[in-house]
Parts: sequence; C-alpha cells; structure tokens
Amino acid sequence: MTAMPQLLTDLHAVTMANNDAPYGMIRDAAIAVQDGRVAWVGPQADMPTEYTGLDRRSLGGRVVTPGLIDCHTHIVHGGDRAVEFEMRLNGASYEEVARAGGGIVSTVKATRAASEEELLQTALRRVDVLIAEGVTTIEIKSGYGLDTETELRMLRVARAIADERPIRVRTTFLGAHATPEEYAGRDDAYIDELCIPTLRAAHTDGLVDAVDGFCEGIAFQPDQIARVFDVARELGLPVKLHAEQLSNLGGAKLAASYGALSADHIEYLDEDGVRAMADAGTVGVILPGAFYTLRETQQPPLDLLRKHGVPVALATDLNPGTSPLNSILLTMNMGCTLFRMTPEEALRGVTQHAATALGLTDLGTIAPGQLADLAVWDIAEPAELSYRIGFNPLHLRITGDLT
Ligand code: DI6
Ligand code: FE
Repeated sequence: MTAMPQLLTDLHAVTMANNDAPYGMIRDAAIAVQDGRVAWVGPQADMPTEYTGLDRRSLGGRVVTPGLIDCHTHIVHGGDRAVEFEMRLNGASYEEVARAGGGIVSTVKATRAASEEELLQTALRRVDVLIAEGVTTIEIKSGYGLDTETELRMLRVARAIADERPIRVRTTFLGAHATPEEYAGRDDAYIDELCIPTLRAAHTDGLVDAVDGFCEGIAFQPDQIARVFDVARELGLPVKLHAEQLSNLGGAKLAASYGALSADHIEYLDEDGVRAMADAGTVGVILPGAFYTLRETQQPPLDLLRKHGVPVALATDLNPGTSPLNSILLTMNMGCTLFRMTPEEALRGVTQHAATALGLTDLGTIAPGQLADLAVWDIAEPAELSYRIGFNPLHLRITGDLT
C-alpha cells in the first residue's frame, strides 16, 4: 500500500542522527514523509519548494522522536509468576518456591498448556501497553516452550502480532534458554537432539530472524552455546546472547567471535569482553528490569562501554520471572537512575542503538530514506521522557507504511 505523502510541520525533531546537536535535535522543523519513508527533515524555514504542496499536518510545537524500539522481550508466554513473587515476599526459600512448581519451569508448563490464540491474546495486552508508549518495533523471543511444537507456536504467535497491530516484530529463537524437565541432567542431549533440530525447523518455516542463548552457570556453557551458534551461522542467521548476567563465563567474547548483534544483561562483563564487543560491532543491551527485580548490585560497566565506543541499548526484558516490566519509558528512567546513563544515552538506547541491536539499518533515526516510524510527544525537552516516573506524554504514533 502506498501511503499519501504528508508534511509534518511545527515540530521539534529529535532525530538521533549524527549531526552536531545533542540528540540530533532540529528545532522548528518539518518532516516530509513519502511512501512510508522520510523524504526530508530540516528547519521548516529551509523546506525545499517541492514539499510545500504536500498535505500538511501541524504538530503544534511538539517533540518528535523516532518510534521507540524494545529490542529484548519475552512478551509471548503463558501464565504469570505473581504467586511466586508473593511467596518469596512472605519468606519462602528458593527451594520451597521450586517445590511448589515455581521458577522458569512453571512458565514452560503454562506456555505448553496455552493455545496459540491464548498466547496471542495475552501477549497483545502487553504489546498494547508498549504501543501506547510510542513503541513501533519489538523483538520477541521463544524459549518457554523447550519442545519443538511449543517453540514453533511461540514464534508463530510473535509473527501474528505484526498482523494484529501496527508494529514491526523481529523474532528470536531462544531454544537454549533452559533445559526442560524431560532432559534434566542431560543438557548436551537437549542442545543436540532437541534445540538444534527445532532451530532448523523454525528456520525452514521462516519464523526466525536471529538466534539467542542463555550463557550462565544455571543455564548453558559456552561450548553448548557455540554449537547452537555454529548452526545459526550455517543458516545465515545473526546471533545475540544473554551473557554475564549473574557471573562471567566469557559469553560476550564468544558472541562477539560470531559477530553477534548484541550481548545482553552484561552486569559481570570485563574489559576484555568489552574490547571484543567493540571490535565486532556488538551492541551492549542493558536490562534494568532484571537488575531491579533480582535486586542485583553489580552494575553493568558503562564507563568501559563508553571508553571503547560500544553502542549501548536499553530494553524491558519483559518476562514473567525476572523482569515483569511492561514499560519502555520506565526502563529509560531506570537506565538513568540505576546506572547513571544520560537521558540522551537512554533515548539513543531505545532508538538508534536498539535498531542496531536488531540489525535494522532503516529504523531508529529520523533521516532521509529511513522508515517514517515516529513518536510525537507532549513535552518541551527530550529529557522528560527519562525523567518522569509513571507518566506517559505520548500524543501520537506514526508507523511508516504499516496500517
Ligand atoms: N534471563 C533471566 O533472567 C531469565 N531468562 C533469561 O534469559 C529468567 C527467565 C525466567 O525466570 O522466566
Ligand atoms: Fe531475557
């Protein structure tokens, strides 16, 4: 479908493109949109005459940013873990919670039991909350099925979300998330006999945009992740990794050696790993929701990431266990308050750098040729997006060629 060309006027463009101004800000700007892409952006007074005849829409002096991108979610899953949350706060030990069927296995059980339609409807309620905050692109992982049928079902639901709502979806295969009960004590067999064949099947069905794993003492070892990544490479799929969340197993370095799009969590990342990420162009994805929920105290090494020029993204990690965080705006606030990111870094983390973490080159900035995914805000300064807690100033969301 070809959208009508449009001229957005009377706005302040927070382009996040690399011009000399903070935030790539252009005040008193206009944006020309043609065929769902930005045709021109600049000071309204300098607008080329070829655009002056387009259908005008005044934005009344509001601030326009790129549409926000949540580059790490587990938004498709069955059930929730509220009772487990309550048990723990009433003093139950980890073992007691596990004996009562809690933890990641409870989400696997609930996800396996849920129909495709149930998974879709529950995910859409969460997606709609993000859409209301100006999110226009979302990444969605599998990883709560851990059997072939349910992993494929999760990925089909993730794809279906893009048919149900005007949002772009990138799918990530996360079969290497945990070992299911039926393979207890046989992690290697799970990887070789179930995870990898399921990845191949999901790829054959066109359901996979990237491949992820959970590299951790309580999950999979680097050599097991490497076997999954070898298959991803063979299939031509980019990789990313949950790395250095609870300990340092050298996951980020491993991921970088496969040219990973991103290494995520990274609280325990060291300078060696940061260097490897810088060399490979791997984005560091910071997930304050999991840090907060787990009451972690080890800070991700932002100064080292800055020193070596590693782009940093921010995401919700929206999942029922360690990050029931359904807000990209609160995620930005947490990035600033918990980790001392600047509001500009936080906004870059959910726009330009989030796009890079997903391998998307035509999203995340407002510039000629980019998809015209935009968020229009009732604010005067971009820092307000990170500053307020529990306040949503979205005025309007525009999604390029999507309807
Ligand atoms: N990182 C985490 O913290 C979890 N998964 C992951 O990759 C936990 C997921 C869960 O508890 O459901
Ligand atoms: Fe995660």
